[in-house]
Amino acid sequence: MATQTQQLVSSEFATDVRAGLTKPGQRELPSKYLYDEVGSELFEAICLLPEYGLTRADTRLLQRYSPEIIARMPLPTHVAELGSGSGKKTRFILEALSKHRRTYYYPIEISPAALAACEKELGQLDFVSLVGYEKPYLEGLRAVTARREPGEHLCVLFLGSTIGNFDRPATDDFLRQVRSVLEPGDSLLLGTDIEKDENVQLLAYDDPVGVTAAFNMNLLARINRELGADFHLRDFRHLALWNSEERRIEMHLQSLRRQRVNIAGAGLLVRLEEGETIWTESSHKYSAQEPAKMAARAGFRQFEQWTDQEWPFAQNLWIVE
Ligand code: AVI
Repeated sequence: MATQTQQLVSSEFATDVRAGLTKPGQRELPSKYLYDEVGSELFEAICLLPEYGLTRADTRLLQRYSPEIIARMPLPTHVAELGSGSGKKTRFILEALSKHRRTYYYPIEISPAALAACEKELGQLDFVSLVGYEKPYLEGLRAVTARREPGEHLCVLFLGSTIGNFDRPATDDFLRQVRSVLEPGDSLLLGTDIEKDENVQLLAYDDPVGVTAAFNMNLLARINRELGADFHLRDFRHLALWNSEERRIEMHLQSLRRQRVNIAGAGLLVRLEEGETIWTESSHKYSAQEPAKMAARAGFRQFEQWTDQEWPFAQNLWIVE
């Protein structure tokens, strides 16, 4: 008799795992599945690593420039954050805004663990009302825009260079979709990691302690847990590489031997060759000039950019005119 985990699971996760691992050519798994409870915690640990300067740069800019940033945007009543994570660095923007007026903050997260952490972190701020949405970005954003009264401005935060996890063609499409639900006077604060020395970038995604490796490997462990698969984690290794043509770091999981993996919950038997990889994430990097062009293509205007010198990173303020 089939046990619970051996049964076919009909979920979006099972469908996406099946589609990604049977893809002709390069096998892949969507990076959004890196963020279960364990993965979200590991990502928080990555943000503390000396080699991963991205989060500290993002936070430094918000800490230093939040009053200036909000002075440059039409003062919003509503703030929606796409992929808030734990929300730690958002505190600076919310504190600056709530000095002027009561602010409604909507973290939009697919990870319930991250959303709970964010609610704990920012739920008690004076003059800030928090309503979390456990939804995909655009679905959450549509729900937020439905709440506002005529004349009330919305500011969308998309921090931490999470935009870099989209493929470049999908980026333009996504930003256009964000723009389509916004109105004149609304703003978007977009964080973009700036391209830097190749070795610095590689170390940021392949740290010597192995936290990023654990973050990546946890995806196989998650498939074992949730879809009753029999991945032997010791038969894989974490691989980070710089794709200079696409200007992105790619994370892969490389099979260390020829092997078969049974993913019962997805009704799938996968045969992997020695050396073959499963692509799990892309982190695109940008020039300092690129965001202004991206803004124009998506129907925004870039008003201002603040950059960090210690770890080249940019906060870009876009406005809908
Ligand atoms: C969430 N995102 C912006 C991170 C990044 O840098 O692409 C995720 C990450 N992957 C490995 N380390 C961090």
